[in-house]
Amino acid sequence: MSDKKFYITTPIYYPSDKLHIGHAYCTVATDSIARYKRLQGYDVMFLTGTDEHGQKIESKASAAGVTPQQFVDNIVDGPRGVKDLWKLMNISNDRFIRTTDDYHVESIQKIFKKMYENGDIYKGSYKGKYCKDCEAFWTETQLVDGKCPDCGREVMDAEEEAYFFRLSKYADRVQDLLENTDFLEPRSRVNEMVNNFIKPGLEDLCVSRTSFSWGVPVDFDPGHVVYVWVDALFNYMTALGFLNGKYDDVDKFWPADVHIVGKEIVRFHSIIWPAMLMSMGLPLPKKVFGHGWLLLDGGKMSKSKGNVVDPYILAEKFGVDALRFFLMRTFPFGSDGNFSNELLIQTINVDLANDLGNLVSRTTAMVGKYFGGKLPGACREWAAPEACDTELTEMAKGLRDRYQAAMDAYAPHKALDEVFKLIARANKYIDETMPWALAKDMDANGKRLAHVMYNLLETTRICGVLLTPFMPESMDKLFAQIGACPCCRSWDSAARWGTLSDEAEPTKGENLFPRVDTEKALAELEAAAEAAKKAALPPLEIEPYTEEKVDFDTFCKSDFRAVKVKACEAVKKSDKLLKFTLDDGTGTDRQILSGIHKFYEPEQLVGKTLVAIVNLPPRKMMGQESCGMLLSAVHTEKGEEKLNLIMVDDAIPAGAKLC
Ligand code: ME8
Repeated sequence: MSDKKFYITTPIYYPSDKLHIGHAYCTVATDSIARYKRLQGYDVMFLTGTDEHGQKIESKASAAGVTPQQFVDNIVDGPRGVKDLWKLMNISNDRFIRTTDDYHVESIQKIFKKMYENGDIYKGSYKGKYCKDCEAFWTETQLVDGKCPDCGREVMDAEEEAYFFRLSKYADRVQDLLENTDFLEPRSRVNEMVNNFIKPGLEDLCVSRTSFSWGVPVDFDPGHVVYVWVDALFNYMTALGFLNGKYDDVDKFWPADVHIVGKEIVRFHSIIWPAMLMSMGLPLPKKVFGHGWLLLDGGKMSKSKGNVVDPYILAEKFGVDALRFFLMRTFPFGSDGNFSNELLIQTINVDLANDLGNLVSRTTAMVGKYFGGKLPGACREWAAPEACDTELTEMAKGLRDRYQAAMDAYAPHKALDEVFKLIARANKYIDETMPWALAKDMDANGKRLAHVMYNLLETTRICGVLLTPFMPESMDKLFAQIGACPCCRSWDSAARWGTLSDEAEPTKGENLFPRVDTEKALAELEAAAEAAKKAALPPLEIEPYTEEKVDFDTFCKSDFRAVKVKACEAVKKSDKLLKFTLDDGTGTDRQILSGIHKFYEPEQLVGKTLVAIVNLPPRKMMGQESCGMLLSAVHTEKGEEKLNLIMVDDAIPAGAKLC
């Protein structure tokens, strides 16, 4: 194994809800970088996991009527949970940490004690604002319009005995780290951290809570649990075996080469995390990279807004590799990007089906047609290369360097752009060389044609090597189709023009990336999203009970009677109203209008005995008078409104009083 090592992490996810495409974005990016490093021969440790403690999880579990542990187990290990999703997305993590794992809890207790013993954690009283959703404490000055600056939700007053971490002590060192090193990227985030958080004055951080119990207990002070971010951030070290006996990889992999994190948690990773490591006397990670958000209609996806996109639906519909590719190709990694199904389908059709897919299928088909599926040998040594040959081969020879520069700068979108420029060049080369014309006279042009085919296959191979970290399974298929042996798939070979054998035997196989019928797919996605939304709705909802009391005398004034439906018809020009002619026992017909056509057809109701309140003042609807109201039971099932008229025993005579 190589002595080049690379330790890369994703954030550990909150299993408070199922994960969405934004989470998949972050993990796919990290996975692609990890695979890129492995391709280069690095010994990679790629860590992901789940951050399972805190008040939010405790509340959600209690609302669901299960223990917090059962709650998180279901989202992490259960069907279509976090682990299933990463398996589906072909995520190649080497380790998966759960902050409820015993070894992690053991380490966190030791870490907390160490910082207490070295004087950086002290006991005080916490008074301030707390955002339950972000598990974050804020000072008044940090709030935006009185609300949480991260998520915009309401914050609550909090006061309790608590431990504090001397964050203020490390302000200068952290500022120096941010301003004078490449610790935090993109650089634009440095100003944000320094100006918004450090310059206004870093306050000590509250690092324990007593108002709930779902957390790592402070072992020397029962009743306190460790603040969830202290617990969470140290996962990057406990997962290597720091202060526990589970693993023994700290010396090998710490400090981490990069933590990939979303922009809203850059503050925790670039200020609090280094300060705590400084306190512990530990080396700092080499880099924190803060990526942007995937937005939907310009806003952040969130479960509470009900606008999350389910990666399962997309991966199952378009294929895992197409989805992985789309995420990395479309959105500049450090910035926000607007997700849409249209964009996804367009990217699949243009880049994958048209450009890459066609290049492979046309080339392999032509080798089949013109050479019986095997290159004739010596096709590299064409004596008279034309301008287009040189242009293509030079571009291909330089691709790996350009790709590497982009990948090393955490710009996978730029790396992919370089690859697709070459793919476009190769497609143009087919039009320029016109193999079908050459094939008309194989005696005269056979060698030239073989050379052209070789150039196309070799270009495709190089692209395939560099696309492997993004689309591992599809590239295996691509290599099989162009007849590339395993030595043609290495990082070194991507910079070595002429690696493919000139007796390669390509075979036209299945279509790597079938074209998507946009309209059909959009309609199906919409239906699937609707169905998923419905499935997620509570099975049954009833109206909340009215708090306000009605006094008995007022109640007794309501006159409820049994009424028999003599006739019922829809009111003209109204979608909703039914007109009832009722026998109310008085000998005179009573007319009531009721907006229930959505639930009943008129003929279903004739002859039924219903209940009406009859002493309401008459009122006019659509020009017709309604004298009373029919009683019905209402509830909601899977988001759908349901209504049942109250029907009573037909033996009850018309006009009988109900009390
Ligand atoms: O923050 N677009 O967990 P988390 C892009 N437990 N990225 C998104 C996104 C979106 N729409 N929505 C979420 C936590 N993410 C902590 C981490 S690490 C020690 C503790 C990203 O599940 C988000 O930016 O709320 C973050 O990086 C990651 O998903 C996990 O978010």
